[in-house]
Amino acid sequence: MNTMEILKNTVTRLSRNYYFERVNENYRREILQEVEKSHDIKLFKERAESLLENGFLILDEYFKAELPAMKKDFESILKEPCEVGGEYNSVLLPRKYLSKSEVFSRIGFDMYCLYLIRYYWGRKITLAQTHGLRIDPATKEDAATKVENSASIWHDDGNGKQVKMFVLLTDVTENDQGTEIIPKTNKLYHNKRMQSNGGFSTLLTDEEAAKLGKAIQVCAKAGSAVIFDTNTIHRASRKENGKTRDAWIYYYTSGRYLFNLDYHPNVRQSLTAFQRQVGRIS
Ligand SMILES: O=C(O)CCC(=O)C(=O)O
Ligand SMILES: [Fe+2]
Repeated sequence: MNTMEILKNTVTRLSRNYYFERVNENYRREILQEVEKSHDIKLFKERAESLLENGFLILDEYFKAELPAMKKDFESILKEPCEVGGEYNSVLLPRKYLSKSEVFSRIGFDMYCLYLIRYYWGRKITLAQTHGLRIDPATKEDAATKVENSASIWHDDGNGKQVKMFVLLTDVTENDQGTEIIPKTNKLYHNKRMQSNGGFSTLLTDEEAAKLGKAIQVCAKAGSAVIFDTNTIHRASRKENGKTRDAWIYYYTSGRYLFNLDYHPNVRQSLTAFQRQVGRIS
């Protein structure tokens, strides 16, 4: 082996180790002890197992009570300057608006969801990034050309230990804009692949993805939380005729890919020491 090959192998091995550097069982036991005090422990374990098994979990209408407040804030943030268009027919509501919304700030610290995500990784987590996202139906042109954009091509996010939580503000059925996932692919390790231009890619062709299993569209009612490991192969699925999907999205990592976040003052004030650590508030 030449030096380059040795170096490449070492990097691959180290990143593999990083990925598999997982699960502190004591940490998991502590979480179960905490959960038991205030929640149905059997249901929690079932949900945690399902997340571990499939790479995603739907908490049906978990934030239903918050829907009116969420919709109100979403609409008022949409009136502010947002990133329209982007990669596809969408509007991105940037993270800076989190501090304007009490409800979206609060939901990022929901203890039950944090328990599930911490249990999943078996280690400490941090809120790393957040934003809103409206995906509108594909235009005829988009559908015809199948727009070249990374989110609608099969991929994993390539960010190591990262879990996203989508809080849906609209009902998502199979016919609507949504996320397609290939269940159980969270267990595979996807090497970032070197591209001819020297960059790295985590994109898969349709043929490669088809070999990994049958894809499903994540369907859920407005107010549901969808928690998923972004190592699970997925893509944004866009349809000409389906309904628009609105969501607020939270990214949790074990301390990587961190963006500056600020929270609504009422929420900031009311957080526990533990939640402040998750929110990186000193
Ligand atoms: O918006 C979606 O449905 C999925 C986009 C995506 O790939 C992601 O959030 O990682
Ligand atoms: Fe993604």
